[in-house]
Amino acid sequence: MAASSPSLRFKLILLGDFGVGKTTFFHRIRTGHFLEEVHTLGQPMSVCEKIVPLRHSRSHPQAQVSLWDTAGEERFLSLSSCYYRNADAALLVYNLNSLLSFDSLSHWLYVTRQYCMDADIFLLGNKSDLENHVPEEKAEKFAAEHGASGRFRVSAKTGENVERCLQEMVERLFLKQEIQRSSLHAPLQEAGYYSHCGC
Ligand SMILES: Nc1nc2c(ncn2[C@@H]2O[C@H](COP(=O)(O)OP(=O)(O)OP(=O)(O)O)[C@@H](O)[C@H]2O)c(=O)[nH]1
Ligand SMILES: [Mg+2]
Repeated sequence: MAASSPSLRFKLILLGDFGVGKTTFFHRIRTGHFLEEVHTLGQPMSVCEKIVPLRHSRSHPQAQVSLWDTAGEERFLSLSSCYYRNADAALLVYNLNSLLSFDSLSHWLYVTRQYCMDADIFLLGNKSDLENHVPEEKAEKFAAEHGASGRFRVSAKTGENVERCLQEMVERLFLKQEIQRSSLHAPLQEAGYYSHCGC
């Protein structure tokens, strides 16, 4: 496969209360830098394309990721349907320094289930450089109860764990897709749908 044309694509959307750091995280992924002055409102919805190498795959050396950030409309509960459409994963972001933002996750989970019910859920506790006001057990329980595919603590400000978190999420999405593919093919093979001729 040509390294420049990965056929594997994942759409990741950022969701969470205003001020939790979605745009800062988005910018950190896009540029590798901390965005000092963030102005989400009035900006168009943003999409960043990123190539992520896959460490455990022989078939696909890399995946193309589209990371979507809101234009701040979430505070008016008016995100457009194209934002959610075909999302492979919803990154539910909260501020580790604010229990209130964590408590809002059930709302964002509900929204995700409504508009993109097949999307995987990842919990992102942002602002790990600040004091943690969200007990780990609480976050762990929420993740387990709602079948989250992963939970990460990151700092979009310092960059701590941001790249690793993206890498892990994409690896997990890829593995899940592989498992789904193989379980889909196995019954067909057993039923003799595939010919064994080598042509
Ligand atoms: N200390 C700290 N501050 C952060 C971090 N990430 C973002 N911030 C700050 O938090 C504030 C809000 O960040 P945004 O990225 O605008 O948050 P948002 O979720 O995009 O907010 P809206 O688009 O308004 O919904 C800004 O002042 C950021 O500089 C972080 O990891 N640590
Ligand atoms: Mg924003």
